[in-house]
Amino acid sequence: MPPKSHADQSAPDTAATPATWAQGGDRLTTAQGLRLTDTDHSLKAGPRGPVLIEDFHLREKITHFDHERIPERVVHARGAAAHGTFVANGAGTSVCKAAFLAKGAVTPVFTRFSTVLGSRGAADTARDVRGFAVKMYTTEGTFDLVGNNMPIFFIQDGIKFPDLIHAAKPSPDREIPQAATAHDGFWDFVSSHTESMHQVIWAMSDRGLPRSYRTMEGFGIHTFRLVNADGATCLVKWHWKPVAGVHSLVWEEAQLAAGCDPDYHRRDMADGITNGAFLEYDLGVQVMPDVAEELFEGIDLLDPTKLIPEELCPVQTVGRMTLDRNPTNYFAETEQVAFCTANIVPGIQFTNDPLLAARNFSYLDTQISRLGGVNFTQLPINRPHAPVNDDHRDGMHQTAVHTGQAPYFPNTIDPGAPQLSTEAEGGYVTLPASVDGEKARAQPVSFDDHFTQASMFWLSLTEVEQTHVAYTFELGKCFETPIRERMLVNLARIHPDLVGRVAAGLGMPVPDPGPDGGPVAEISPSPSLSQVYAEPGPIAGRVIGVVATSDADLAGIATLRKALAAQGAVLRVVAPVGGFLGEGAKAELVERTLLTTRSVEYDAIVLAGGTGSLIEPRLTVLLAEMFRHCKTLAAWGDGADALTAALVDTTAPGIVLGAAADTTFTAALIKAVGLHRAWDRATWLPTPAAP
Ligand code: HDE
Repeated sequence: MPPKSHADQSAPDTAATPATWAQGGDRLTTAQGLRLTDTDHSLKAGPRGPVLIEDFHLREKITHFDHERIPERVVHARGAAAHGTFVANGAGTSVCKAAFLAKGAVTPVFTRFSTVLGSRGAADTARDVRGFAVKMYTTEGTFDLVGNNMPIFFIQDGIKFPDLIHAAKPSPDREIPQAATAHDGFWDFVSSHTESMHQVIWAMSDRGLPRSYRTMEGFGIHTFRLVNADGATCLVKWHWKPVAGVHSLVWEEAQLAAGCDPDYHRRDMADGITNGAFLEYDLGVQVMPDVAEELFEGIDLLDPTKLIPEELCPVQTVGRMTLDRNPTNYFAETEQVAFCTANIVPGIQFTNDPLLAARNFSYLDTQISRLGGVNFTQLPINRPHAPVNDDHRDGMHQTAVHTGQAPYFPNTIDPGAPQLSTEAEGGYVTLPASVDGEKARAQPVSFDDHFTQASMFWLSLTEVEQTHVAYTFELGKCFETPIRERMLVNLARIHPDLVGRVAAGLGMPVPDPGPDGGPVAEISPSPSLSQVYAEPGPIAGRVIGVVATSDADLAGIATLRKALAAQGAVLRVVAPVGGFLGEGAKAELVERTLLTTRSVEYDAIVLAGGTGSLIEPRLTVLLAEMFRHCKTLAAWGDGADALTAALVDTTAPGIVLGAAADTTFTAALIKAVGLHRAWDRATWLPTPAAP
């Protein structure tokens, strides 16, 4: 008799349905279900008497509270996440047999974005690498693509990871600085590890300060081996391409936001989803031949400090992820979600990247202490949507009630015991490969070039992006001269322009690049690494502030709101004081006052017609910051007078003026916001920021 099917863990409904996620009943009870008559007073011997230990409700309530916190992630502690779906376009099936890549397949996903270094309560906008971790609940088991917003990593071998993180985290004596790399520890480590140079220049560039999660790329970093239905293999790098384009904050904005809105990125994502401006990313692969030497155009595919320029190997889109639902409960979902690079599905295989090997061990291991035992896979957010029948038993926080008496394989006792699958039935088969070599703590010679791609990155940036590269600030915060000197030698090996600027900013001599010399002469830039666009992109999720007074042209504001809403952007009315502007159906709610707002909240500020006489010191600061950060400023009617009164040069690039809030004006505004910044304005500033 064939065994009866008997999945011992069913897939949870991750939709926010009270039946599956919340406790039931309309009465306040103890954890044991006992109805309570009072939860505000401890049981005492008389109103002024001592509290009695008999008070089981007090003890249970306080005990549970005492244990509400779990250890935060040792890295990537600060994060925010959203649910959504991945829809495959079918192009991936030629290289990979995974079911989630079949044309039209819809896979539920949960995606968590994070900073690396800060504690759970740190500011979102710290200069840092961002985590980009996607959990795909596929029909063949869960596939986790645990990536970052930069395509390379600081180190080539996982055994260095604790050293890197100990160097970058706050120092153990005073536990400062929080969420920052601008300190001796970090620069001590990276200046002595030239393999870090490529990732460090990415972190020092605009990529370290994303405008929002919706404007970030994601990368799987490691090379993976894919297998198609015919058994043919190829080597790939995974990419997430944001539909909204890649955009960043400028450093001063990031610093301001850390003070006035530390939740900047998580608020932006949650508000965007609530407003219907969903986050969208195309998943793509760079497909490379699976050759024995595992090189592509001379680049070692096992070296996680190297990228493959898109000009050499274009990214082919295999589907789109849309994040359209906020979590219901931060702790249950975002905090308890457990990603693991080892979670893969048929069609996907690991390569011998030594960083990946350490990760495959580390993620499962860390969840055991972070989530209190081995049964964290039973938490709703971590449960696969494919049937699970694993013969695992017992352990801390076991929630399954297993049946039967023979949890081992094979057993001939329990009816319906789980059986093995063939490859044709979706069983995972590791590709056969012979392994040969002498045991040694060593790495290939092809891992030795630490500078060419750092130079390529520098040369691929536009002039304005180069001025943002932040070594002078970060090294300026280091106290140890030998660390700065060592780092300047490394920068000399990246590019003479770069070291010249940083040395000048630090007031130190430009060092000799050393015996290995400066950058290789024939490095070609990779234009796809720049994030300055010539053509305007989508503005969904962007926020446009309209400064108005009670004399403002309210009909114009309504027209503008409609035009922006059609693009998925949000209009926010900013006024000197709160309340409403106007009366009746046309009244406009004031969402921010000049007291409660700051420029970092807006991608553009518009002065409404009728506000020409508004002169306010806070408005002057708001507009000066917008101007300095090269963001769009606009005005219709006499609103332009308020701009001029605040000393804004209205002839500068990125200033949109119109007689009325008509279609010409709104179109020009939308175009300017779509360009993200008027970078030409950067040259108008009296002293361009030092790198
Ligand atoms: Fe991680 N990393 N990592 N990492 N990582 C963790 O796992 C680790 C690396 C990344 O939103 C931890 O569950 C080692 C590269 C993300 O929950 C831990 C090495 C990349 C997240 C861990 C690396 C990442 C983590 C901490 C070197 C980009 C957050 C909590 C071999 C491709 C996932 C946890 C989330 C989290 C270890 C290197 C990305 C300790 C040992 C390279 C996005 O297991």
